[in-house]
Amino acid sequence: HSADALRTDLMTITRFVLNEQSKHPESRGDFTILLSHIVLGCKFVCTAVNKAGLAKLIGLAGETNVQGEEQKKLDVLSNEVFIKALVSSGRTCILVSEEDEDAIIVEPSKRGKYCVVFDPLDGSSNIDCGVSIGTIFGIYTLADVHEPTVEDVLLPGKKMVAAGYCMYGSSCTLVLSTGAGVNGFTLDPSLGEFILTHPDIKIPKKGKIYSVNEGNAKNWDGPTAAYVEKCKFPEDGSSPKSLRYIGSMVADVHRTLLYGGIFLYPGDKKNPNGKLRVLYEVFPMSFLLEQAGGQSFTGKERALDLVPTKLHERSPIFLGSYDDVEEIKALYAAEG
Ligand code: AHM
Ligand code: MG
Repeated sequence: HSADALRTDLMTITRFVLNEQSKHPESRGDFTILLSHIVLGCKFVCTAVNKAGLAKLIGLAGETNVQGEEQKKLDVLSNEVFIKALVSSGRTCILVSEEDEDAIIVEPSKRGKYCVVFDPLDGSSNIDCGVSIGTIFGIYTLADVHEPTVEDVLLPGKKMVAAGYCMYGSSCTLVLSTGAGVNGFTLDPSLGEFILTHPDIKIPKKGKIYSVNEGNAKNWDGPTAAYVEKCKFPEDGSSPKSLRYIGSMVADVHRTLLYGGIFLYPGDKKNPNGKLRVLYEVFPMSFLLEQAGGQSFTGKERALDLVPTKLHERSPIFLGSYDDVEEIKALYAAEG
């Protein structure tokens, strides 16, 4: 492959997914269409996020515009954009968003077989200071789209057919798995296209970084406290791990995927189920981590085995490099 070939033969995300889908003879292009609508939402949010710092100047989020209407906050705006993009794809039947209490059942004339669970703009505390934030999504297929109900989406994460996230950072990066490995695409703003830049991502087997909100340490349970202590004071003579914590799940997981290590959002005495939501935070990230050769654990079981009982359920989560997650699993197992 010459450099010229790379520059003139671009592997866009649409082309990539079309190639993948062509391996399935039964595929009729529905997934490609759904994904292109998700991609549109990501591009829109990326543009909005990049302009957010200019809000005061040009009248964006939280300001009143020329028509005297209150402008929408970035997270509300992102939610509306994704819902409209997903419904208009004609390929969805149930949508679950972090922003909406209830699931959205798509009207019959616009229904398709996919259920999409998503957090349109995760990392809300980082919006106003310009630190990386992201969108997370997971996709299920439904056998029967005639009378979809909320129960249809309360499925374990291992039933997902695809999952991904888009990080709005120093560049805009979309990471996707359709169940055959993990691939990363970077938005080329001049083309408005996501181009394959990180083919077949594999997480290092063991990492040198741990990522956790240590401000909660006072309330941690035994195994979490013991694990973090081991990261700082390893008993086997190895070097201590470095601590990195951004406070945006997408950015913390993205770094974990590329560099290796472990991300923890444990349950604690105050919040026994932690903070992160099962359907649209824990499941998609666990799906990606496993597809990249890592592991994801809830403190009790493989995260993707969990069966949620309500839409916005939370769960503790420990995900990352295979060997690092093995260690925390052993600590929880020893506790019994
Ligand atoms: P949000 O949905 O309100 O943005 O909260 C989710 C975020 C995650 O991105 C991140 O991993 C976590 O909250 C950080 O929480 P904390 O501030 O408790 O460390
Ligand atoms: Mg969130």
